[in-house]
Amino acid sequence: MGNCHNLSNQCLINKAEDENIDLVWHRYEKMLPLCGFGEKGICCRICMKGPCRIDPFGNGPQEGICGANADTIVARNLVRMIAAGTAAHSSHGKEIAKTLMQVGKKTSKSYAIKDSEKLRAIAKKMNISIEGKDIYQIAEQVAYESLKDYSRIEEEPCTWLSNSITPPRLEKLEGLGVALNNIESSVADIMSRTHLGTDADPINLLLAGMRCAIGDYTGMQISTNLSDVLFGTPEPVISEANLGVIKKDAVNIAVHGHNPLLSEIIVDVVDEMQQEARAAGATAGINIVGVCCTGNEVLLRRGIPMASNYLSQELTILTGALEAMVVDVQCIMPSLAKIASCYHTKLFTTMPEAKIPGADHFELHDENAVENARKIVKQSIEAYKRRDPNKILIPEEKSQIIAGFSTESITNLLSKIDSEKPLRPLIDNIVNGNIRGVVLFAGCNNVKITQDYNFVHMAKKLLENNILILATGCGAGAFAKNSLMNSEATNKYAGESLKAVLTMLGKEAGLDAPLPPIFHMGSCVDNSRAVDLAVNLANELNIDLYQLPVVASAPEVMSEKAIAIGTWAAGLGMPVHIGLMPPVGGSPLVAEVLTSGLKDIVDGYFIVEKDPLEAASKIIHVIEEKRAALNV
Ligand code: BF8
Ligand code: SF4
Repeated sequence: MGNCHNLSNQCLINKAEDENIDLVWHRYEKMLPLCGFGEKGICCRICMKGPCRIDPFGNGPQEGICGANADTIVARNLVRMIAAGTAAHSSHGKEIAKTLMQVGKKTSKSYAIKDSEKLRAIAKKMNISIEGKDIYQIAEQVAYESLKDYSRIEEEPCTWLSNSITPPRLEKLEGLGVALNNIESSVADIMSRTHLGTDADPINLLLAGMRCAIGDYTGMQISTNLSDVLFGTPEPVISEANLGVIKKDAVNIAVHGHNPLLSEIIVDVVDEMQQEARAAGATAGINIVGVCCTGNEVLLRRGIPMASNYLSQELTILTGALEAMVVDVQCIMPSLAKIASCYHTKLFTTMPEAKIPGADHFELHDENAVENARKIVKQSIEAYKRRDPNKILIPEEKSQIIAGFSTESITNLLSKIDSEKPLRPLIDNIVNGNIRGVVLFAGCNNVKITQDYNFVHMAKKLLENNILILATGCGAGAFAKNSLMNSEATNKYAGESLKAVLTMLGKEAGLDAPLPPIFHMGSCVDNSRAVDLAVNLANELNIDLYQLPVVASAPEVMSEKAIAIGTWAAGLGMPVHIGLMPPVGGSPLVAEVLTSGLKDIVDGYFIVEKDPLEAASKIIHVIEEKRAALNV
């Protein structure tokens, strides 16, 4: 098995090579060299006169056949990426809102309200009167008002935007015309204005892109908050991460994708089917493990261990011990079907908009969700009997993690120190410099970077410099897998003053050890939780978000959703580090706007830096600048 130590994940890559199976890294190698025009964003396929491409060296064409230049083409391509990201995130939120509507109307067969306290708090935040209403009536109205954010005709900002950002930020976004009234029309607007022969002004296009990205943010607020109502608001929970969570003697089922509507039901039905699994010979019963953001959702709410983030999703099947992979939407490699066919593993798709050739499709609707979830688990138990023991290789690597840091759970914890003003202890420690600042790590893995490398190396340097880290999405997955989300990580990597604060908080939390130095806040849509925390801090201090020593980072950025997130984070005033240049290199104008001009308009901007230690230094510098401006 070539050179692999301690049954590490690398052993599975070697195993794939021995078995002639191509993984994401092999397919990447075969794709090299990547198309230079595409990488720079100067290839246009918007009409059939083309495709056109601009010569980046200035020798060949500088205009497409219609006359569009590099600036127009790059800006159009970029905002179309933002629109796709926004569509993905916000349709997730819409599904959740529609489910809450059904629960409110008492027509749901599969779902219920788990956190009525949060539902009431949301109603209050949305200015919905709850006088004399039962929780179903409140749920129906909250769902109705949330769905209006997808369909409003009136020119007022979306409810979930105006109720979740600081007043000066709202004013600023309104002044720029980017405080949108309707999430879906902001996506349609991008598609319409980027049609051949419409918007050719790169700045006007970028502003529309910002407006759409603010829609992405709004959809995330809906996704996170309404999911909490249906499935519970996360509380700190102890679990494990990395491929070592797959058990040799269990029926292993991975849940993968993004939408908790499916995975929650699977987790529910498993309990009643444990006996059946044991009877089939799986002495450890059924073991659910998570992949990508669905994994984050069930980790935070149910303590389900996390097997993998994006880039290593195929390796879960290579273990030879995965009976089924159940997927919903987004970030699911189509390659899974082919790889599963080399093993006994079943691949189940569950959403009408996400089918994969070679997978078994069990659509999960409200009326049949439980029934179909049982069928999926039953077939997984059947698959266990077809396992080939000679093909099993489960890496030993796994780390203990403490996850579940919702805004509410952090505030509850802090209120043990100051019940009147719970945020005060955090603010005091930022002001006195025990915590120099906060970095929110988000975003993906990218095959162009050794998986998790940038996350891990940046985090260690930032922690050493007493910077607290929040994490979501595959960033959180990277830290979870690499043992950076437990108490030992605080002792090992946090600077002295940060360690002291986390130790004090750990005591308050009833732990005999410090809190982890990186707070796992959930899936990518849960970036809204980090914003909520920052907005609460800013409001308490009577300042705007951009003044806080807070920076966002996506060091292994990859998906269109991540581009949308980065754009709104800048729009909310945050400096945003990305570890790879997005496809804008072909337009120095667009690149300049994103990395500098944007700052004058919305305070936030992009910092592009591939080297993790250099990136951490740049972030530390920005944080110190922000502190100096605040006089702390
Ligand atoms: O929404 S971080 S690779 S899994 S896009 Fe995808 Fe990127 Fe992972 Fe979650 Ni987010
Ligand atoms: Fe070429 Fe213009 Fe058509 Fe794009 S829109 S493919 S630049 S002719």
